[in-house]
Formats: sequence, structure tokens, C-alpha cells
Amino acid sequence: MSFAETKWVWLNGKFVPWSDANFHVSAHGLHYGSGVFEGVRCYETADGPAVFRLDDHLQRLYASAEVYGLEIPFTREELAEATCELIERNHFSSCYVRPICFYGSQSLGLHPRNCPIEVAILAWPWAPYLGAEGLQNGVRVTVSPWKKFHSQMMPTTAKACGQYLNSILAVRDAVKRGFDEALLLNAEGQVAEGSGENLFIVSGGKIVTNDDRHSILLGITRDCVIRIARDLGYLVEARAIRLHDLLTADEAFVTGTAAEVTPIREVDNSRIGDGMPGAITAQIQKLFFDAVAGRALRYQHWLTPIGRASEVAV
Ligand code: PPE
Repeated sequence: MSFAETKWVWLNGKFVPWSDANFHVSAHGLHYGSGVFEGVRCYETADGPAVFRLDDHLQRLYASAEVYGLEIPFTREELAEATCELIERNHFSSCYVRPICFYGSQSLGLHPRNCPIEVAILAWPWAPYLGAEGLQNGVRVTVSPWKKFHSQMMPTTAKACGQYLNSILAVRDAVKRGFDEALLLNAEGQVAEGSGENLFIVSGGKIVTNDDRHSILLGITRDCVIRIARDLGYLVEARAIRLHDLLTADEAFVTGTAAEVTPIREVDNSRIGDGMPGAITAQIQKLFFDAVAGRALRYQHWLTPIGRASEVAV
């Protein structure tokens, strides 16, 4: 990961140099995690860079913000435009984009009262989240001793800053024990999701993933994979995934904006299938990468091209 290549940050309506994108240590969001964010990827296509499912990510950002009473003082169109201009100004052909909105500095105490609402968008080049090797050969995951917080404790469908402490506990423990990623069970003991990804299994040619009844974030990549798999003619079912279902599955993979479509080859040292990425996983992964790169006509509506016109004119 390299922030070094980022020159500009979008901050409350203005483009500022990286070194000027600062907030005060008394910000409410820093003390209590009272903010919401998104993770979006921009990919290189034959027609220049394009942002993948930008509208859907922004829609989820506003939905998450509403849960915590954050009234974003910009429209979705403004944030969409800001995102595209930010990528252009930084001259990125592909990157990860992180819009964030949080309670700023005014007072402390849990109720955010009159704290200002701060909005920023960062972008930086981000390599495959679970490694290029993991993307190709699959990752080794562990079932975390930490449970995923229940959706009655905090809405798991909201992507909020403080909610990620649960994921941080799980992934730190997993990496310390030599694994690539953690899978968290929910309060019912079913498999919920990864620290930063959704889970899919393939059994007898059928694809299974869980949904918001099982304390997960409803991932946008998850939605892409469901559509892609159905378009390929597979049956996709949304239901609870028990640990036994995962351990006896023919194939398994995780999905996320950062992790993209990453095969799982082992769960707690027990192989999934033959310990190699499965054929159906590979087929879905290939079509996903075709879609993000604009090579699949059917999914071109998922892409927002970045205007190259101004650059050509210069
Ligand atoms: N579950 C969780 C808990 C999660 O954080 C993510 C995204 C997903 C599922 C998949 O959602 P989607 O990106 O819409 O397909 N995790 C983001 C943050 C990763 C990070 O380390 O930061 C991401 O993938 O961008």
C-alpha cells in the first residue's frame, strides 16, 4: 500500500494537498469511532480509468450515515463528481477510494450534539488485499475466537468506523497465529463473514452465501458475484452457513472491494476441496475481473468512466 503517490485529498468540498488533510485530536470520530466510510475501487479499462459501482457505494454511505445521524452536507452527485475529479487530479489509472464522514471537533461526551460533520475522500493505489498470490492460489483462514457482533447490537449492514474494532480483534489474532484472514461466527454460531469480506461456498454445483439475517455487511461485491453466478447459470441460495457446511464444501471464497474474489484453500489447516481454488470460483473470479476492467459488455453499467477529456485538451 502506498500513500506516497497521492498528491490530492478531497476535504469538505475542496481539493487540498495530502499534507494539509488534517483534523484536530479532539474530533469526536477519533475518540468514539463515530463515522461511516466506504471502500470503492477504480480500475483501468481500455477507455481509461473507471470507478466500479460508485453509485451503489455512495448509496450505502448515505444509508450508513443515516443510522448514526450524520447528515452529509453534500449530495450524492457532488461526492460522485468529487471522487472522479480526485482520481483524475492524482493521475491514477487504478486505485482504491475511501470516502469517510465523521463527527468532528466541538465537544466530547458520547452524544455528538453540535459536532461538525466532516467529509473527506482519499484515494491511493492498493494492491490485492489478501495478496496477489492469495488471489491466485487461495488463502488460509481461521475461525476467529471473536464472535461477529449481532445485528441487534449495531446494524451490521452499516459500514461504520467504530464497528470495525470487532474485525481488528479478529484479524490481528488470525495473523498472529499465521493465517491470512479471520472468519467470524455470529452469535448463533453460524459463519457470518470475514474481517473485511463476505463468504461464499460451493457444494454440489450450488452456490451459497448468507444475508443480513446472519449479521453481515451486505457487500456490493457479494451482489456482483450473485448476479454473475446466476448469469453463468448457477443456482445461488442465500441462507445460513454452518461451520460444517464450510468445512465440507467443494469450494469456498471471500468477496470484498479490497479482497475482490479470493479463493479459500484452507480453514484452520483443513483443506477445502483439494486445497486449490475451485473451478467454479475461478470461473466467477474471471468474469468479475472482466466486469471491472470493462471487458464484459453485460456489466458495463457498473462502471463510471473518469473523464479524460480535460487531460487530452492540455
Ligand atoms: N464485510 C465486511 C465486514 C467488510 O468490511 C467488507 C468490505 C465486506 C463485507 C464486503 O463489502 P463490499 O466491499 O461492499 O463488497 N471491506 C472493505 C474494507 C477493507 C479494509 O480493510 O478497509 C473493502 O473491501 O473495501
